[in-house]
Amino acid sequence: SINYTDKIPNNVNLSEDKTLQRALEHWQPNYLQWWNDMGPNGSNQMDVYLRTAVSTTPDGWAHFGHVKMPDYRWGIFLAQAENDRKINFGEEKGRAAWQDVPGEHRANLRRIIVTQGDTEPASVEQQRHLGLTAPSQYDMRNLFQINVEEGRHLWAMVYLLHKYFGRDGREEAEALLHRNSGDQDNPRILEAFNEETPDWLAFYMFTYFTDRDGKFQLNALAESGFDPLSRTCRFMLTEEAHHMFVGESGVARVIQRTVDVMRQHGVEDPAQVRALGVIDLQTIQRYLNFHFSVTVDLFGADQSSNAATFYSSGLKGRYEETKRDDDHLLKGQHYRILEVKDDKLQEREVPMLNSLNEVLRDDFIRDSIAGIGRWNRVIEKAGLPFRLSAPNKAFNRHIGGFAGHRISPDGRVLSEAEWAANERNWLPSEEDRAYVASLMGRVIEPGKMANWIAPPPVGINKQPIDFEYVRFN
Ligand code: BYC
Ligand code: FE
Ligand code: FE
Ligand code: FE
Repeated sequence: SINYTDKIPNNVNLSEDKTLQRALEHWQPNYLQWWNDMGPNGSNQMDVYLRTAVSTTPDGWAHFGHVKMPDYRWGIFLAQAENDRKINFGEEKGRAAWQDVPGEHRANLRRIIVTQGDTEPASVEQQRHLGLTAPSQYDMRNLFQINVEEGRHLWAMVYLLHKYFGRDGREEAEALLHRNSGDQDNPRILEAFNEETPDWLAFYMFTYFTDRDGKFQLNALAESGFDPLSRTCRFMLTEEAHHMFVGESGVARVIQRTVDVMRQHGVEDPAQVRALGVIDLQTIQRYLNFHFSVTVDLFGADQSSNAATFYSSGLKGRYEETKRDDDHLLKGQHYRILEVKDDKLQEREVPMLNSLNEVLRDDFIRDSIAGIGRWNRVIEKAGLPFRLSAPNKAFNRHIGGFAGHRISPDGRVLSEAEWAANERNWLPSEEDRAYVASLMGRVIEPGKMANWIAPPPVGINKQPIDFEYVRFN
């Protein structure tokens, strides 16, 4: 269970390690300063109906109540230790999981933890202005819930850096507060986390796709032979489910509202749909294409010796590693990757170990496509022929073998001229973004929704939809 009497709530017996406790209590005000400077705009006085972790067991971890976000109890929570846990893959498979950092893996582990940690505050920075245009109190509350939990995920990585990486770790923890999303001189590490999340359609797409990268990366790290990382990630995953729910249901509600209006007025032409103040399905498809492609880049290069090293040394596994029926060493095994050859996309067999970024990306893509199918059922039920689809994974890539090629969403290799002629049909144009921006405006009356989005089917924690999720004070 979690100790809430400490300055830093935790279930890691923090008070027994005074040096560590002092170091983290020193980092804490810097974190709060960062939240104040870079966290949700103009939100400090609001009382927000948030859930807070009270235990890390799967049944009863959530407590709901109205809190001011700066008073949220950010803390350090690890999932229960597994008895006698082993390293389950790679060269050291079968040995006891590490409770401390093996010297030879120190640099790689630190890099993985820093990269993971960097994404968490980055997303808060990307979303900081969205509270000003929330389409309902319900949505504003969900945004803030995600923001405080991403803040806690930063705490999770900072704890590991402070406890296991000495002075370097403390310096990295400071740097996590100094890099900023989109900053010219000191940007966040991964590209998608320097993009803007300019409006709520982008936010729902981000939480559907990009938080799902979080799901897959955290699952891979939950397999780690470094047990404290595994336990941290296992608890983070329980929070991640809500983030993806907000994305999936958010996009579904946008679609629902659009198709309701289309049916009611008997229109299908995007210009006519826009004239009715809702987001046309074609624009939703372009946003989907953008967020999908930017997110698949997050898995790294298709051929990566880093990925092979992380796996062979037991640091980062595959999604559901222990459920897989193979030798968990993968030497001499192969995987089919896609590449551009003779102006076509073609498959090629390559060593599996070097393809583990691609393996994880393909797992992610399968999971993503399932939800797109659920969105299509909303359109189908309305009796409309339009269907959303995931673009080819080679589309709009900036990392890996497809970077520098122009590929259409249906997987054709294009000339620069063909790309230029079609880009605005495939990716959100300035005009699309301006239209979506024109719809954004804060709706604060309990239970009321902006015109472009349908209400959710149910509220949060069994509260009614018109519950006062946010008190503005
Ligand atoms: N942008 O060998 P490669 C989340 C760099 S999301 C920019 O393929 P590797 C969340 C790479 O650093 C989950 N640069 O790299 C979601 C390398 O640079 P150097 C985040 C990139 O290491 C929503 C070079 O390219 N967690 O939690 O195999 C809200 C060669 O690439 C990018 C993690 O990512 C990029 N997209 O793979 C809040 C887990 N991709 O060394 C939170 C930890 C690659 O040549 N990270 N590069 O200078 C990792 O496991 C790995 O770092 C990656 C990259 C899979 C990301
Ligand atoms: Fe209460
Ligand atoms: Fe996170
Ligand atoms: Fe998340």
